[in-house]
Amino acid sequence: MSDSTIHVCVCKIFIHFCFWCAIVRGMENTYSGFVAIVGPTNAGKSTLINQIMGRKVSIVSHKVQTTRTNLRAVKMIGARQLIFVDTPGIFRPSRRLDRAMVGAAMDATSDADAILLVIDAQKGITNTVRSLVEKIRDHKNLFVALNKVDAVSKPDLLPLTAEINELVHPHDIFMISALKNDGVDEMLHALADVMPAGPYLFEPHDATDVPDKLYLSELTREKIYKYIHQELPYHINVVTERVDVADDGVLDIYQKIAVQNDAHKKIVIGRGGAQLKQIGTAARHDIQNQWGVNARLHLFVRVEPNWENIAENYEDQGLEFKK
Ligand SMILES: Nc1nc2c(ncn2[C@@H]2O[C@H](COP(=O)(O)OP(=O)(O)OP(=O)(O)O)[C@@H](O)[C@H]2O)c(=O)[nH]1
Ligand SMILES: [Mg+2]
Repeated sequence: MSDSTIHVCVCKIFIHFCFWCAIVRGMENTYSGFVAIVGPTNAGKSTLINQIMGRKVSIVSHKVQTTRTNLRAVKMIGARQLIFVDTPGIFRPSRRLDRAMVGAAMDATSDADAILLVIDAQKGITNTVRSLVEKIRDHKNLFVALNKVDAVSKPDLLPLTAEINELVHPHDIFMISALKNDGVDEMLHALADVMPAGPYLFEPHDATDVPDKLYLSELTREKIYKYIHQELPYHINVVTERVDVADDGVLDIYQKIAVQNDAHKKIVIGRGGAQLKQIGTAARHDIQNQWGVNARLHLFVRVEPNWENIAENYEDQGLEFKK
């Protein structure tokens, strides 16, 4: 072998060595993991994920049982990737839909790298919190976000924090207001610190992976929760059946609102269609704001007494339909 061939070989080996070093170093500097946001219904989990992402990922309402399925959002904190999972609130399930919702929330905890238990500071440690803690207490990265501290007097927080420490033994407790964006940033950095080293699991920029049709349905469902009172919204399903882009660039969105009986249909439509119009106008404005588009929203109310027992209605939302 001539001197020049040896030289070329040495150069090639060196280049390969540098290449692999760069890859290994790159992997060492990247961190990526799942953070499951769990807690009782109405604790402010969706408000929190929206605040973290700076946009509406998940719908919010003053009513309980708003979120029905797990929704993911990717947040970069420096080189660390956090994949937040907003989950349905925990409550005592009775219907098939309830069981699927609570089941989805618990599933999210099973492969999470960190669990963020959100507790409403106004309600404190309820029986729901106690039974949830029983299931997640052994997780090595269990954090607590004591939320809604803006609505509670400071002296009441100290004994509550002590009580939580004793019951949960969390990695850390954060006192936050998801609504007012208080304490959220500090909490994010603490969560980022426990993410495992490894390659990014998603593209390294802030994003959500909520399917478009589901997202559009959710925005309408949110308005139903807002404008229709009592129990009725829990018995309603919204499905985006079609989205067309018209020649003028406007989105034509066709949605079905499934209700369980004629009485419910009457309420949703309202006198002279006023209620449906209010829901539709608010939903259309929200769609336009969230997506920066012009849209026409076509809502149809249909009586489907059995919608809660049809597998497709679960699969559309990423829920498991249990026989
Ligand atoms: N005062 C106050 N209210 C809050 C805060 N965070 C959330 N809320 C309110 O609490 C209510 C419930 O908020 P959500 O974010 O829908 O609660 P959730 O935990 O996602 O509820 P589910 O999806 O039903 O499990 C809404 O009326 C929010 O505006 C907070 O930090 N302070
Ligand atoms: Mg929610």
